[in-house]
Amino acid sequence: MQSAFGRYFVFLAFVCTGISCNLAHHGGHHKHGSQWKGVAQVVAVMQPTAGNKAAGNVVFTQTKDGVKVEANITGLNPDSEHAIHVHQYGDVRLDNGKGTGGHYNPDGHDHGLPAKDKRHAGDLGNLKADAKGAASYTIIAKNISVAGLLNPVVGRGVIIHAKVDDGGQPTGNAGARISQGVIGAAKPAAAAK
Ligand SMILES: [Cu+2]
Ligand SMILES: [Zn+2]
Repeated sequence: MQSAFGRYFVFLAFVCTGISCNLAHHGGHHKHGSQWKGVAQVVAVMQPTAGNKAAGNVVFTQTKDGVKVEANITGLNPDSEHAIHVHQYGDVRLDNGKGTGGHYNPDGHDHGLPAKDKRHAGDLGNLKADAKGAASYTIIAKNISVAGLLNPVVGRGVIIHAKVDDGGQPTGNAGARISQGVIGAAKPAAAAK
């Protein structure tokens, strides 16, 4: 009886040690995750895919109303609209843009234009190119964050397509990928000089 009781205590002590070890480990991960807290702006430098010319940058800035997305792109088809999306992966190793996977969609919604609240997190609508093939486009996206808990975009990819996003399923019928970039932490403006 005595020895069985003793063994029980040895067993308990062993389990408790295991739990406290797990808690300490978890705490370490939590601290690590908060390293993104200081990142309020991220940027994708856009490079043309093979055979195309579209290039520029897309800046994402965290605001209290959502993420302000500002795209400045040249080399587009003059007087035309081009879809712009955040895609799942920040992998630009393939020169056709396909390494970025499909639309970033952590919520499991259907594809949609920005007028629709329930859409892929990566659905940013369309750029409108001027007569010279240049576009400046700004949108506030409420369904993403720069590097927070709500569908963070840092580390993902940005794709600009050959055609307009018409809002159709599954991905807006936007055609080939003409420009791609990886979303990375932006150097703060105060330190940029
Ligand atoms: Cu796309
Ligand atoms: Zn989509």
